[in-house]
Amino acid sequence: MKILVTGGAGFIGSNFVHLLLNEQPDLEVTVIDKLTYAGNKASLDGLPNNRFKFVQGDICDEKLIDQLVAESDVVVHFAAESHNDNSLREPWPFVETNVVGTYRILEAVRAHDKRLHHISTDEVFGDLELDDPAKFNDKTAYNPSSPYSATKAGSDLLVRAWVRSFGVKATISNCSNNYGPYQHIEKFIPRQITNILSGQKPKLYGSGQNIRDWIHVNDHNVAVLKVLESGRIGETYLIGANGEKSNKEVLETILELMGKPKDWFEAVNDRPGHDMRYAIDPSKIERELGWKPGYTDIEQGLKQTIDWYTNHKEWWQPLKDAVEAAYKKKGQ
Ligand code: NAD
Ligand code: TDX
Repeated sequence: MKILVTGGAGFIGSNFVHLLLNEQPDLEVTVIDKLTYAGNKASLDGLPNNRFKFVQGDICDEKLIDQLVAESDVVVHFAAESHNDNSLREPWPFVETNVVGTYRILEAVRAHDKRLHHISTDEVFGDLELDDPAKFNDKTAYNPSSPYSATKAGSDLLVRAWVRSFGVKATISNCSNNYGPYQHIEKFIPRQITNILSGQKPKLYGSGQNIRDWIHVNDHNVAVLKVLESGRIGETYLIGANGEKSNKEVLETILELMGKPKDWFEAVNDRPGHDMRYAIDPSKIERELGWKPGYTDIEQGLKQTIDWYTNHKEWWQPLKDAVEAAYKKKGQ
């Protein structure tokens, strides 16, 4: 079985490739990744050469995608521009990669009759009020807020249309906020951990009351494997680990685990249009595919993640000054 993984040098994709090659001895994996600022080939170090190939390229490149899809049995599509704050600064790469790139993948899997799994986000559903008992499920209407989430919503709708109109064999999953090793330090949790490791105060947007539904990246990827093994074609599966926490709560836990006072942070400018709360109802994937998260204690997951960033300074330190300088310009 040959699997093509798009965006495999990014955070979730690289963790997925490690999981695949460690756990499934008969698989061959090809990664296609453009190596944007968010991709890092070092995240794929140590993989078995005889079963792993890396291609640097763009998912918008029609010819290249057609050829790579033709050579594969299954495509798992992670590649995306993924950071909300960047999408507010410069939306075009989001439209290009997330919408046009997904279109290219869809046309190639249609032409060669290949199985596709499309990775998406809970942000396509918009946000919930803090006191709303509701959670997102696969019947929740799409209502994205940012250019990032709008382009992810667009990509999901393209996949649905290609399933219905052309019989493409695709599934979709919408997951909540991931954390774990190899996450770019522009994102909330690694930004704060690496700030503390560099002697800088963590930065909290606005009031810090916004809630995210955290899941360890490994639990997300095990769920994706379940969908590939036994998901029903045309279905959407929501993935979440009942991990709702306010940003302030998460930050206080990180500070405590790293031996700093709970109030050792700076309140900085809020994100325009900042979504208030995300929450996933994971009962469909639990019931239909028998998936359950392994990390039920976020404190334990955060501790492991802090250890990873502490022990892999060479992976993130070269990026740190530029990431913080870009945030500083926006008062964040
Ligand atoms: P990431 O930014 O860490 O990685 C994205 C990867 O895609 C990078 O390696 C980048 O080089 C590559 N890429 C970007 N544009 C490309 C292009 N045109 N052609 C080829 N490669 C390209 O992102 P991530 O956090 O790992 O997210 C992966 C996927 O999971 C995305 O589709 C994202 O929407 C989705 N998702 C992320 C989260 C999360 O919490 N991070 C949650 C739910 C869903
Ligand atoms: O320095 C910060 N301070 C802060 O308070 C940063 C970078 C973020 N925040 C807040 C904003 C959010 O409420 O923390 C929360 C999480 O922020 P991000 O890590 O940027 O994630 P989010 O915008 O929630 O989106 C993430 O989850 C869904 C991923 O980046 C998306 O790719 C995924 O689709």
